[in-house]
Amino acid sequence: MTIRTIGVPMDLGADRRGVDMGPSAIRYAGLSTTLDDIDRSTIDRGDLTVPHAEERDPERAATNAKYLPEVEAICTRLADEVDDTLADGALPLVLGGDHSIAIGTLAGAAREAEIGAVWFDAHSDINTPATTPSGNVHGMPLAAALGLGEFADTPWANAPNLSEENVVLVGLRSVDEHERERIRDSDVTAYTMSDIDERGVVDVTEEALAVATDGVDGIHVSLDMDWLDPSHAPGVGTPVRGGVTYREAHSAMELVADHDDALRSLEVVEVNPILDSHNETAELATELAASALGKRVL
Ligand code: 6HN
Ligand code: MN
Ligand code: MN
Ligand code: MN
Repeated sequence: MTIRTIGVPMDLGADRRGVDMGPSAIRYAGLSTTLDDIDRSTIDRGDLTVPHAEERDPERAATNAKYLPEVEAICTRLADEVDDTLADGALPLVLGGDHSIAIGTLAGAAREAEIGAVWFDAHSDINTPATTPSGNVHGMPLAAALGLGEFADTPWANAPNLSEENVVLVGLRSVDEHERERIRDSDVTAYTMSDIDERGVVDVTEEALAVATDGVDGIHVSLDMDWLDPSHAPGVGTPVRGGVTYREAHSAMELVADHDDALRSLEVVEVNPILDSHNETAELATELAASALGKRVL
């Protein structure tokens, strides 16, 4: 299956500037040559156009869902791109950008099929405008896709064929109080870093993939680079200590590749080259995407 790369240089969903350079940094790290090692054809569709934060009305940055109208415009275009890519029989590889773009990827991937989602992240990204501590939409994409809280009134943000039973969070270590309640009250499955410590990343990821793929047509895999420990992935806007190691991350992505019959879309987000050291987080993002898409040593 052809892999089609779609860059989304989005930073309006996060507080730290620089994450809009993520798609360039990932390409500069050698994405296309790395993907050449996989036995699949790849094409790069380039970047969607995203307005710069400096050009926007600062009042928009003072709400409890900052730049939500801009996020809507970009995610609606991204959803169309993802849907078109799938309709062409290709696999969308979406490069962020901050995690708010997952709203668009999920909406597109779920337009013509029932999907599950595996969310590799330090955070649970299930805030709503009423519960957010920051106003940053990158802390809300799962709530938006599931239509939780106020997002019940924003159909553009809802993934039509995604249900809580097939949503799995992996590697949590920073969850806000209201997010904790929401996860407990929902049918979303969540694994913390303690689960990974106790059971190992392979066991947890296998179970996560089993839950996500159960009874659906395919899955979306969302990889937030802050899932990794900041010692391996320093170039992220919201680092949290105690994340997975380089090898654990590769193991998990290799298990994703083992489920390539189910994989419908892949997204790598939150690479921030301004905060990075020598582009190492972008290089790691590139390697992990390749592992998830089937790259092997032998
Ligand atoms: N991410 N829970 C915090 C918030 O502001 O809602 C942090 C969110 C981080 C989001 O890393 O994609
Ligand atoms: Mn920019
Ligand atoms: Mn995230
Ligand atoms: Mn995160």
